[in-house]
Amino acid sequence: MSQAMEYYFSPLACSFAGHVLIREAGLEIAMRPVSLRRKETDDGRAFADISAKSQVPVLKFGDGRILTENSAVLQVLADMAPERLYLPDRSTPAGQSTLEWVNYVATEVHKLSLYPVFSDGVPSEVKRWARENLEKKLAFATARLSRSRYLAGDTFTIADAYFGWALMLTLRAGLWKPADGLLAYWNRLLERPAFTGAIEVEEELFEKFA
Ligand SMILES: N[C@@H](CCC(=O)N[C@@H](CS)C(=O)NCC(=O)O)C(=O)O
Repeated sequence: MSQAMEYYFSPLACSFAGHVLIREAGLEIAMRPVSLRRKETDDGRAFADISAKSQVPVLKFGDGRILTENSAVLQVLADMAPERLYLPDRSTPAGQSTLEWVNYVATEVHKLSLYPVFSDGVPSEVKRWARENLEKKLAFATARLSRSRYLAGDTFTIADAYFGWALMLTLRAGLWKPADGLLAYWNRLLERPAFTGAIEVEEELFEKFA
């Protein structure tokens, strides 16, 4: 028997991007918080039993199959959205630019820069390098955003949902001050009820599930 789709996320982790998209698109997907510290789901199951990677996000389909990797999950969620608003046709320049920016955020901003900055056990020299690198990566995106409202053009896409998470994290940690060229973009994100709604929900869940 087919079951409801589920989205496994951890409050304020990179799975925030998919949460925003689910809200933006009004998708009927059950939200399942996961504690990454305890590696446990909200109903006390071992997260490794859901996904051997034990990393968020995880999208679970009605037939029990799972999909992991943020870039892939975001594209699949976008494909389910009405009128494919958040990922233009991949054969168009706008669609290709969206994929380019999603991968930039996943590799250059998230894994190469944010991951070492926020992970325990990373040598301080590596953390310093990662912080400097983060500044360069944010500067590149800032230059782009001086020419368009959103990363891939004038409409909000999955790349913005992901980059918005990165900005939220750096802002909370005091690594980015809202005074540079990103401020107008950040305020534009905050005008979106799906974005602020996801922040509100995840902040409330943070203590319990971080
Ligand atoms: N390659 C994965 C990485 C996702 C990832 O780094 N998730 C983090 C949260 S932002 C996580 O689950 N960390 C816990 C862990 O790595 O054990 C993806 O792109 O989805």
